[in-house]
Amino acid sequence: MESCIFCRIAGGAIPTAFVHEDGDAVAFRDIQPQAPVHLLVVPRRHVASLREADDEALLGRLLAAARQAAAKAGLEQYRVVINTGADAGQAVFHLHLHVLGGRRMAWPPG
Ligand code: DGP
Repeated sequence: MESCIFCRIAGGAIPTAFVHEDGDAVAFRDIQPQAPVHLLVVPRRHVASLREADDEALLGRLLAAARQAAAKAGLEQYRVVINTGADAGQAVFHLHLHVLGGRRMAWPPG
């Protein structure tokens, strides 16, 4: 999708260093990091949010990609977050998993 920033990153239109990539997804560093390590795992195929994600096998592979990206970034302990909808904090409407680590996390999240 031409107008989608994460489609443009995943498709190579915006040069970005990938921490991990495979046939389904790319992982790169968040431009506004909320932790010492903050990665985004983004499917190559445009899916607006988890609510619209109808491919359960892809969802499993995205979790596997998050695990691989975390390992490549040197994380052993981390949090994976999927904001779904504006009230949950989603600002980019292309499904993405946040992988946050490198500091102790608080609970509950804000
Ligand atoms: P969310 O609020 O869950 O939709 O998270 C979107 C995240 O995407 C937010 O933490 C900032 C990040 N982001 C937005 N635009 C860009 C970009 O162009 N490059 C990178 N690396 N991250 C971006």
